[in-house]
Amino acid sequence: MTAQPTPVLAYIGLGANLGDARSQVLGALAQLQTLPQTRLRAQSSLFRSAPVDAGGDDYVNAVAQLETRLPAADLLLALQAIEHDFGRQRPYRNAPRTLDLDLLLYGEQEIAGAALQVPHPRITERAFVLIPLLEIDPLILIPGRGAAHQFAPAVAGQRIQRI
Ligand code: PH2
Ligand code: MG
Ligand code: MG
Repeated sequence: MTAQPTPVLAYIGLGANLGDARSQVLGALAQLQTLPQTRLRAQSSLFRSAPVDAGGDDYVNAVAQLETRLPAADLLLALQAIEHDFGRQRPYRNAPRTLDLDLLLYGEQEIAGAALQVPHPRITERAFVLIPLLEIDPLILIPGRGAAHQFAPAVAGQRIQRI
């Protein structure tokens, strides 16, 4: 892995709704602290949320703020390795999962690749991402879309509760 000269603030969405979701999300936060060239700067509260475009049990969700020198592609690989360590399987789209780690934001960059889209395409539509993100930084800007808080009213109907 090549380090970048300047550290970047990256935001990770964590979610789980299979197995012991709460302890898996907490375990993943602990794993994020061990990533190379990376510091866990902040983590949101844990939230319980109703599945959106998905079935299964309620989710436990959170967002983490990392300061990292890992390039986005390397960070993505590291997140996928943690998902794998927590037994992540992908039987079908949006299947219940032991752990989902999504790269939501990577500095001010907009990345439109086959393997990685940043900002996350649905970041402004989902309370389970937007609410924890705004808890960490109420003034956060989404590259290409503006202030995140302007999207909060549109997700107000989605069930989510701090736990
Ligand atoms: N993740 C999805 C689909 N739906 N719903 C909730 N509440 N939380 C999630 O993390 C989630 C979801 C796809 O990754
Ligand atoms: Mg996801
Ligand atoms: Mg994912």
